[in-house]
Formats: sequence, structure tokens, C-alpha cells
Amino acid sequence: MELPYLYLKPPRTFLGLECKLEAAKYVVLPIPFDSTESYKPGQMNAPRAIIDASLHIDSIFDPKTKKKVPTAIYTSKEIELPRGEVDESMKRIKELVGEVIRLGKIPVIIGGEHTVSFGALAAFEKRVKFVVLDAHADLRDEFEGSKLNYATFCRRIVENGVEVIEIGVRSISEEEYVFANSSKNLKILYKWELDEDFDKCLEKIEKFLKGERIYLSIDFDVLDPSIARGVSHLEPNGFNWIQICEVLTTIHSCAQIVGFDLVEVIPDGFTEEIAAKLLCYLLSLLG
Ligand SMILES: [Mn+2]
Repeated sequence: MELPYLYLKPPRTFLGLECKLEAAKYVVLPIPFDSTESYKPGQMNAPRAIIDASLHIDSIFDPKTKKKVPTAIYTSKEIELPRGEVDESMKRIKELVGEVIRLGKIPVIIGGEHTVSFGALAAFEKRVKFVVLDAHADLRDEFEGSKLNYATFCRRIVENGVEVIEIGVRSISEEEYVFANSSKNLKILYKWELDEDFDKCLEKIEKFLKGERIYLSIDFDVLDPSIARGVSHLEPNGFNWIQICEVLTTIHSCAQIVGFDLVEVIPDGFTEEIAAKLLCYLLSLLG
């Protein structure tokens, strides 16, 4: 049936873009994984909700930076992940991200819970630094009897010898704190430090990341619950919009972002819209 005037809706791709894979600079990978979430699951619904929200964004032009979100973005189909099978899921995510890298494109991952970052990062060479914006440290040795889940994955990455910086942490257990202090390849910029002297922290980020190739992971709970309430573990006193934009601008200005993800959103009719906006902001910075 060929009645194109009846199909008014844009395709279900990020921003409704119809860019072909060959012409794309970025590949959006919707990864609906929430198998290890212990409290409030639903992160598996986020990729679709964020993409749907992106279809209704008022403008992709920023009057301050005069930048536009690039249109060379291809949106991949959602992948099938076996529920409860973390290792197999990580293997599939690594394979998928590896394919995007092989094609010379930048993967833009929409999670899913935070364990997704573990599989994605594994696709990159080891010297890529891992930069995480997160309210939580995710450095537990074990959680609910498992070694690999959303509360432990960052410790596994540190143990693998990857250089890690966590920014905006405001919830950490004593056990994690001790581990963090004893790890040479891990740096944490706590939210209280950013509260005390924001500019000095931006300088520290710059110093640590200057000239590096980085994989960036944004756990949406790094934002304040007032603008990101659809997350599973709410932590008060998160970043406001201007602060997260400044942190992202600093990271972009000093390092090369070779891939990134946005994880831990639970769609609630509100948070997914802010998430779509933040992806647009970051993509417009990258150009
Ligand atoms: Mn978190």
C-alpha cells in the first residue's frame, strides 16, 4: 500500500532522522537491559521512550552556542537480550558496539541500566579512559550474590586496569570508599567538592583528561531529582541543568569522546524528555 500522505509521523528513530548507516557519523544503539536492577526496574523501556520524546523536541538549535544537533545520526534497532543472563548480554553489547567502532562511527548508547556500560566499554581498546557522571560509586565487590551488576560494574572496570574518573558522586559506602582510596587508576570528584569550588573541579577534570580518548557514561541520577525523578535510586543535591552542561562542555573541550552512553532512566512521562534534551546538548557539542 503506497499512500505516503497517510504516514505523517516521522520514523521511530532518534529525532526522526532518516540518515542512512553509510552516511552516519553517530550510531544510536537502543539497549533495553535492566536484568540486575534490585529496586525499581523499567530501565529497559527507556530507549524507546527517549527516542519517542526526541521526536517532539521543539528545536535542535541552541541560541547561545549557535550550534545545531548534527543530522548524521543513524538509529539501530533494539537488540534482543536474554533476561537474567548478564554475561551473554554483555557479550552481545560488546559485539554490537565493536561493530560500530569497526565501521568508524561513534556509538551513542541509550540504556538500560548501568551494567550496559561494562559491555560497551569492553569493545574499546584498554587505554580509553572511562569517565562516569553518577550519583553513586558503583564500586561494590558483590551485590545480591553477584559480581557483575549495576552496583559493582565500575569496580570490575577499575580492576581491569582501565583509568576511571567518577564525577558527581554523593553516595558511597564505607567499603567502596576504602577501595576507591586504594585504587591508583581511579579518581572520584565528589559532589561536595563541586559544591565547594566548581571551577576548580572543572580544572581538575581538564588536567586529568587533556588529550585523552574517553568513553563517557552518564547515569541520569547524577542530575538533581527535581529534573530527573525517573531513576531507581534518588539522591538529593544533584547537578542542575547548567552544571551538567558545563561539565560536559569541559570534558568535550579537553578530551576526545569516542563513544558515550546515557543510562538508568525509568520513563515516567517527564525524565525521558530531559534525557532526550541532554543527548541533543551533547551531540550538538560534538557536532
Ligand atoms: Mn547511579
